[in-house]
Amino acid sequence: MNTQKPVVGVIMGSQSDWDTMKEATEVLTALGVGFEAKIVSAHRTPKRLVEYAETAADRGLKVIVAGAGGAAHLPGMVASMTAVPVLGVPVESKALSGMDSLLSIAQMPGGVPVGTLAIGKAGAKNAGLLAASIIALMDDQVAEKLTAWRTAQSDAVAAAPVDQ
Ligand code: RP5
Repeated sequence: MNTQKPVVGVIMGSQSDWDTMKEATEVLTALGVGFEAKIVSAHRTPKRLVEYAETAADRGLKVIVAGAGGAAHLPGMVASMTAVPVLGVPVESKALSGMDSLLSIAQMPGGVPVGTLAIGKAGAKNAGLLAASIIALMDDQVAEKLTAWRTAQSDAVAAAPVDQ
C-alpha cells in the first residue's frame, strides 16, 4: 500500500483503464513516489473532473498522469484547468486499437499542452517513469532510486543473444 503523501495523481476515465494504468502506479511504487489513483471520467463524472483539476495544485500534486481511451478528452480537459503538468496515456480501445485515443490526446491545440505517451501499457509505464523523473528534480531519494532502476534495467540486458 502506498502511504506517502501523493505528489503524482494517476487518473483514468474508467475502471476498464486500470489494467493499463496500474503499470504507471507500479513504477511509482518501485521508485518510492507518493501517488493517488482515481477514476475521473470527463463525460460520466464531469463535476468530479472539474473538482480534481481545480484542487490538484493546492493538494500538492506536482504531476498528473491521465489515461483514457476512445474519444479521450480527459487529459486535455484536466490540462485546461490546471498548470500542473499532465502526461496523457492513450488506452488501447477495442474499435480502433488506441489510434483514436492517441490522436485525441496528442492533437491538442497550441496553448494547452499534454505530454503524450505511447498507446497502452508501455505508455503507462513510461508515464510513471517520466513522472518520477520530474519528482526526482526535487527529491533526492527518488533521484537515487531512479538512477538505480535505470542501471538495473541496463545491467539486465545481455551482451550477446543465446538460443532459448
Ligand atoms: C473512456 O472510454 C475510458 O477512458 C475508457 O478507456 C473507455 C471505455 O470506458 P468503459 O465503457 O469501459 O467504462 O472514457
